Amino acid sequence: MNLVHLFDSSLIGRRDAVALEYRNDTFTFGELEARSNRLARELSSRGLGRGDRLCVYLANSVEMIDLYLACVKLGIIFVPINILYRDREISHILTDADPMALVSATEVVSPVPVWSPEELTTAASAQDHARPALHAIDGDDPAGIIYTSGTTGTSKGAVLSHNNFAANAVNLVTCWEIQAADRFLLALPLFHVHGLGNGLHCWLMSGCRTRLLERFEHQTAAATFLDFRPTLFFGVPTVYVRLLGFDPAIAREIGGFMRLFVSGSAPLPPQVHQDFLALFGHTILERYGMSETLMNIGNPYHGERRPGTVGFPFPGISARIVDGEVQLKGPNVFTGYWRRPEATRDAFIDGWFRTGDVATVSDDGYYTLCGRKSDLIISGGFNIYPREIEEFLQEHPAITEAAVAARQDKMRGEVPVAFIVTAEPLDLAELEQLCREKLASFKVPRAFVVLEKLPRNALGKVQKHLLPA
Ligand code: MLC
Repeated sequence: MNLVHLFDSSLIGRRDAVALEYRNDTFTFGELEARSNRLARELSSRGLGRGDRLCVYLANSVEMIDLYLACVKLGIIFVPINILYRDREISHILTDADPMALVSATEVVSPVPVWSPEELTTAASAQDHARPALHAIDGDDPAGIIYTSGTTGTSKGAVLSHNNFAANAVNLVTCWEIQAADRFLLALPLFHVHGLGNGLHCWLMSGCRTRLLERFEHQTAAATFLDFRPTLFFGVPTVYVRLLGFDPAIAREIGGFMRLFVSGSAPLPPQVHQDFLALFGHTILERYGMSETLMNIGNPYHGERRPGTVGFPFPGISARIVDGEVQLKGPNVFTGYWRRPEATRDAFIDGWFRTGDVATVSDDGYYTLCGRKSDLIISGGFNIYPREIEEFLQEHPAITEAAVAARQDKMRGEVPVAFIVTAEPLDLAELEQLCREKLASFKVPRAFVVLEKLPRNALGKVQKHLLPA
């Protein structure tokens, strides 16, 4: 099965219905179908086909959707790159994914051809709008590679198949009762599985009307809700903390037309849950997922959405807790990391995927996440592996040792803080500036603390829990 078959009830069945609002333009499903057919033909004429990778470094836009659909139709593996990434982070993905080309609206140092979205769209407009023959794509064919920060310092590509995405979308559309009559406000980045695997797929499967934002902006969020009047919204906890800043009368009005608010990508503090209910009159549905598995566990649509918990496993998904760690099996679970057999082997035990997340389960089946086996930091819903920042800091000639740890933050959940040992005096403002140039903004440490030495155990391992609070 090709994922497109799942979208055909919208792309073909609802061809005249409005599918998308983006900036001042609207597109019907039929228009999206035609645009992506033309683009698929253009990509095909440039030599791309089943199994090739195409890297995409774009902010949310209709061109990004065209590209995704064109890739899915041809069996090209879509490899989105976080738009906040800088050259060093982009370069790693370009080397690792080994793509045929990169699509980017900005200048990027790249070992492969770089195509601008405008140029591609112009070239595609000369192509036929009829759907190209869909190759006999197997459901196990990769549809996308999503880079997740790795414990080794460089990120690994999680390979997600057509079946993985399909299983996820079928579950969410069914369990959350998403229908063509819904109005979906999509403000999450399409380069991550929350925006892509949940947002885009649920929209295209259900045939609802979506307003896509280039990004979530808290300054204009209230006006956008009132103007579009959505029924469905997905956010990360940072977004919900921002929504708590809405005027109470506006929040009530929004609560009146909204049907479902979903939160994920980081733990939602129970206090935010309660304050949100008081302000908007809605109980947020919290769910749990990962790039490697898409959605695993969620609170029920009907029934008790219990604050502080992530609910029960979705249909078809088996979960167990071994030595505290959540392990999973199901049609949503990826097949492995791109070209990393060893990392893939380590990620599974007897066919169960090891999430690295620590949880408990109540007698009535609700899972509660209570920590992680790794020192992963989640800031505003973006994953940060301290090791990557530590390695970057240690490249600095004046820094002899570096340790990065999470500190709590009301808005972002967690933020990274750097502890460094220096060989010579160092201008910390310059160091921060250097980080800003070379690292994605969310990875830039919020503070730099110079220490005489790092706390280490007898084996020389840094004891992060002993770093200054
Ligand atoms: C954030 N920034 C962006 C941006 N998002 N810049 C450009 N484009 C974007 N899309 C930068 C800002 O420039 C700023 O940088 C900093 O982030 C904070 O910006 P802000 O305006 O103060 O935003 P804020 O209101 O705090 O909201 C941040 C946010 C962002 C919620 C919009 O954190 C975000 O988009 N999070 C979503 C992450 C996500 O989709 N995760 C899903 C992973 S999948 P500076 O330099 O000022 O700091 C996954 C699996 C699962 O985990 O289960 O879902």
